[in-house]
Amino acid sequence: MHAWPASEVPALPGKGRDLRIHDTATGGRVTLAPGPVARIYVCGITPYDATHMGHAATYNAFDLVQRVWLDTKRQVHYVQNVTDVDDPLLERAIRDGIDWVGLAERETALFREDMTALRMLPPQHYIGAVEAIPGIVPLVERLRDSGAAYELDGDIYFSVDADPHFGQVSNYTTELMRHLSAERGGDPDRPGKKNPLDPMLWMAAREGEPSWDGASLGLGRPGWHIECVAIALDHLGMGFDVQGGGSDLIFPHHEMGASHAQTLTGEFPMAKAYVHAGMVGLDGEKMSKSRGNLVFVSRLRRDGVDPAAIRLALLSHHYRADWEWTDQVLQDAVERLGRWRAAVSRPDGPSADALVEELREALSDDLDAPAALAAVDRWAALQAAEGGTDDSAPGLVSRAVDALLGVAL
Ligand code: 5CA
Ligand code: ZN
Repeated sequence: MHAWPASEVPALPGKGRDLRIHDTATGGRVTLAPGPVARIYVCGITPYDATHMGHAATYNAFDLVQRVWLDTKRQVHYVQNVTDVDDPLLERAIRDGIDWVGLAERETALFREDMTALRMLPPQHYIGAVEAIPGIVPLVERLRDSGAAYELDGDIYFSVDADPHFGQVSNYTTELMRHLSAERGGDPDRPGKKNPLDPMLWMAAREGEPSWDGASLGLGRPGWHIECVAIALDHLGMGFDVQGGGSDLIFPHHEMGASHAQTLTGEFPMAKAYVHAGMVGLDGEKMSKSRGNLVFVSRLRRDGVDPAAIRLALLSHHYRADWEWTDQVLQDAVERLGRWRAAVSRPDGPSADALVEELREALSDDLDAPAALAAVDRWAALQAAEGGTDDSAPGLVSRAVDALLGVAL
């Protein structure tokens, strides 16, 4: 699949700092010091509806990770999937009486437009679940042949007990895992499973649903977690730097994915850091396609909202916080954008060298975007109050805000 066009990332004077980031698995900060090429996998959308502010906030967090790395003069190898076949997508297509392929294509196209407008850096490999099937089938066969997976009425399940490290991404209790499994696509109550938490790797063809040739697995379609693992292992290999997504992916998705990968390769861990963004809510509930309480990026764009303001609204919250989208959040961002643009439109201003270092410090410190915004606010306030004589300062601020925050002034 093709991704979307990259906006240019200006180079800044000096060199950025290594990223210290919160890792869900260890519950603490890790300092990531990748080699010349940093490797990141971010879970992509299930394209049955448009990109909402929750999605955008999560992709914004991982865009910042890349910008911090690029500022350290590293290259970034970024992989993202599209879950272009799964239960919610098929259910929506049936509900709306449309073709599921067309639905996925339409919503993926809209996602690309939203990401482009928000200046999110594109992945080098943007891979759909359907196109990954030929790579998924042999992985499931290997798991089954090694005894780490088993068949139940034609479906193939992964045995979580095959991975001695199972549970070490989320560190959740069995009770909580069971509850979340039922809520997020699992089937803990299906009779005949070895462990109620065991997730499906391959679902045998169902009447009226699409299916593919799974060689010795028979006709069917892949489970959700193995999809991301197959794509990540194919393009990044084991031990990559960051596995990213929203906090609703901690369990079961990232827990199961890590177990699949670790069992397949015998290596541990799959990722050096499991990084999770908080949930964005609306009216007291998590914003979600299934609940329908959504504010869409495309809708705001159509209403004439500057994408840079949307981006500033996302940046005004720490990525790990759960927060509520309100009109006020957007209004504040529009006003901030106006102040910043006015400040950089003058021919000179107060020196911005210290500001660049403050931005670097804030973002390398677990992506503290609110602290980064506060630093730019201080510079803009000084510019408004006193001005300055440094004629390179406004340009440097523009480039730094673009390079590190993805906001075009
Ligand atoms: N296709 C799978 C991942 S392989 C999936 O979860 N798709 S999704 O469309 O449901 O979500 C895409 C990304 O947005 C995920 O990282 C998810 O955690 C994140 N996300 C979904 N809802 C919210 C929300 N309300 N706030 C923040 N992030 C969210
Ligand atoms: Zn995923």
